[in-house]
Amino acid sequence: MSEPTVEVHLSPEQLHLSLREDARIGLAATPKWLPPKWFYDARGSELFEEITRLPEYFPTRTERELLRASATHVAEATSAQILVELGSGSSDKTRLLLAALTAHGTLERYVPQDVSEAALVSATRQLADEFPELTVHGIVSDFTDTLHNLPRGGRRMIAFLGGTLGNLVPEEREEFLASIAEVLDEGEQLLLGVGLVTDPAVLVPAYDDAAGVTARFNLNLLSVLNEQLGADFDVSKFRHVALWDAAHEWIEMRLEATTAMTVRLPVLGTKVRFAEGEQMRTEISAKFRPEGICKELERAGFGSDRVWTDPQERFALVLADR
Ligand code: AVJ
Repeated sequence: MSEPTVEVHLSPEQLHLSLREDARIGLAATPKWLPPKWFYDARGSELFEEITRLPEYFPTRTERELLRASATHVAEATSAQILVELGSGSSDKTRLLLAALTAHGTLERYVPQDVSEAALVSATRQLADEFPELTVHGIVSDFTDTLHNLPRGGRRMIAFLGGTLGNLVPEEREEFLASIAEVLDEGEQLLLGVGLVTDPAVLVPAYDDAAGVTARFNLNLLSVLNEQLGADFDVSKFRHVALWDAAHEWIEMRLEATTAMTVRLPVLGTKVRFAEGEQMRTEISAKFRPEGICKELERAGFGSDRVWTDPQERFALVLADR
């Protein structure tokens, strides 16, 4: 087996600076907000893995079944030699793709990218072990800037699974899809996994589970600020909120201050005041309609696409040709 390599494009210093910048902007805004990428420190990544096993959290399970059903078709349609996965996390479902692409005989390299170095190191070790014929090379970076350093030297497919596209606000999403189309050569593909618009009675509990794991995941963001920026958030004074925004067709997660308070942020040299009941947005998770995502892909510069959905139409895999 060849040892997997992990390349770190985001140094701890850069991460720190960018968290500081995001906190400076988001905590001064009205309403307050923070980008969801800061959920994923080692503890947050573990909590997310726990979320994927919850009975209420159907996306991971549904996507896995879709991948199981379509991986061979994807392998045949792409004959990819390099699989680049953006926001790969534990790479758990990716095994299905890796297995199909190695059975098809074309895949040589797997390049997972994630912001969490801990998640990448453990995922690349396991996968290099399971797929000894593959070169596994992880990249710790922000997915929006990985695209500009995309590996070369073979037919590529970019996978962006799990519904993570939904974390981007529409303008960011448009720009992101367009830059993927731009960096891919004609004949290469993007494989997208997106959550579909479905019954809020099913969607909301997926983001507000009975065991409170998603609440811990959301609240962990405050611990990240405490640890990384020396802030003094009293985590016990916030509560998790998840709601369906029907106009935007997205799930929104927020943290609500249960009492008025002032939080110190020594690194920023400021204090941040919260009113009782004030809510801060920590994540949007947009859901899509099959026609809508296909239109967005076309506008971004992709050609034809194939869509797979589960029988309940809660999740979709889209294979778009550049
Ligand atoms: C990993 C971004 C796809 O939006 O469903 C899970 C993150 N947030 N529960 C999602 C998440 C709350 C997840 N993504």
